[in-house]
Amino acid sequence: MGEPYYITTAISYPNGKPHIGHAYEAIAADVIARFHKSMGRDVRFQTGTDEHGLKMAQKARDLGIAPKQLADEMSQHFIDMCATLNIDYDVFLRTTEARHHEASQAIWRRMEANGDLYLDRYEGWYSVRDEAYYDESELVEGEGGAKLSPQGTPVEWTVEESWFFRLSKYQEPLLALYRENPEFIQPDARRNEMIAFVSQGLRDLSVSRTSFDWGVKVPGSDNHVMYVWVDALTNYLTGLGFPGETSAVEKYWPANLHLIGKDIVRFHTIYWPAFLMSAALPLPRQVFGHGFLLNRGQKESKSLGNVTDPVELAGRFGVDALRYFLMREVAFGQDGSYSPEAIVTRCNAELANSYGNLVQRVLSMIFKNMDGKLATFSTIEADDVLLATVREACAVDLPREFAALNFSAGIDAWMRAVFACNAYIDEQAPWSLRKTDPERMRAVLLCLFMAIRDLTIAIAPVAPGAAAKVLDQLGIPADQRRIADLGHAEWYMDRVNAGERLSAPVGAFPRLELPQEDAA
Ligand code: ME8
Repeated sequence: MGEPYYITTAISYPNGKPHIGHAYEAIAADVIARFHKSMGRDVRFQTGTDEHGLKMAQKARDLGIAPKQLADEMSQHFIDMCATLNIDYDVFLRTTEARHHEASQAIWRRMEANGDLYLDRYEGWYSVRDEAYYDESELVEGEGGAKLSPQGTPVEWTVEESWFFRLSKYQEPLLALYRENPEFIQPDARRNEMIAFVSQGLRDLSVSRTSFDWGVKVPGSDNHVMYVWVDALTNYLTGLGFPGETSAVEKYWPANLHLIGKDIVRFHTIYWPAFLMSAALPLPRQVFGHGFLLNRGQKESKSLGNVTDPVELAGRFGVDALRYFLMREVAFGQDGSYSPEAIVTRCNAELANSYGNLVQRVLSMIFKNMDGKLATFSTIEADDVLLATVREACAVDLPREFAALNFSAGIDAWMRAVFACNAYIDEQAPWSLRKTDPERMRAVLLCLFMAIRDLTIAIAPVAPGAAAKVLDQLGIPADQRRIADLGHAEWYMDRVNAGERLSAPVGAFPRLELPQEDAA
């Protein structure tokens, strides 16, 4: 097994069904996890649902059901969404699980033992929608003079007895962390925001509530439940078996990457490392705040009536097409926009017409003209150039860009190799070689066969379903589908010698049609 790699998504609030932003984050994390597996690493991938807090309690109350019932019903939709989108996680963690209460209490006790918790009275502003405390100075004015959080959500004045965490003590250690590890917060714009925020000074953080009881009980203070973010952040450790000193904790902690959205970078890069420092636990290596996905440039909301069900979207366009579109279209780290037209245009041009058509053409020519059998060959310069171009894109350029989370650039390099294959076919015209020089035709087709194998293995993390179908079709054994092995995958000679035969080709990427209701 290779070097360990631990990646997590945020855990979602299951106060409603998953939206496109949840799907986007899950897909991006899954692409990263599959990519690192394909590079030979020992990957652990965790996602889940964040089931405590006032937001959940209030939603359940509005529906007239118990919070646990709401969490049970809604978290199932998140599990189902992951299944539909081909999200291959190792752990789906729900914060209402007993083991998670135990982990949260264990981290609490460690912070307490370090002298970082004290009992006092909280007076200040709280936003239930953000599950966040705000300073007066951060608030903005809404319609009719109403006070709103910087995210535009309503805030309420809260007065309660509360446990406090000595966040102020960690201002300098946090600034040192950011300074010494520029990779800790990414992209750079988010790091600069956090440095500016922390530099202004940090106040101690209220970390327990007494006005409701839907949460993890504070050890020794039964009338207090933990502030939801204390327990939520701990999920990343719970899933590894913390507080037990398990082999998973030893192997996978600290996490390599917490992938989250830009709105919750503050919690992950200020509170979380401070809690961990206090509990004397190692810090994650990187927190990446991705951008928001917009529907035709607008935020989705119930009042605008533009909320899209990601499961329905995948059903309409295909899971692989949706995954490909999201990773290709949006510059990772920035906001992005989607629409049915954009999905159809992008996927038809690149997946169906360029890559899918290449695969279909080559395999049907091998099937028809060579009886589905590959042949040994000797290359000419044009073949060597093509194979080197494809190999460079698939084994060097795409992996380099994906490792740096530049998915769009990685796919761009891949696409250029697909274009090179199509140009090579047109130039070599294997169909006319059939009569004039059948040996050369066989060489051209074997060359393309090898190029398609590399291209398909490289794109598999993004479009795993379609890639598996093509690789099955090519007869590539399951243990020979790693990007890490592309440089020395010479297996085909054995099979050529054995006279193995390919079966009739099946299409992997059908052309998409714009559904009637969108074709305005
Ligand atoms: O914040 N586009 O949960 P959540 C892209 N429970 N990403 C989006 C998005 C959009 N339009 N809207 C939301 C929470 N997200 C907490 C996390 S982690 C210990 C606790 C992202 O359900 C958002 O940024 O509101 C977050 O990373 C994730 O979806 C879950 O959001």
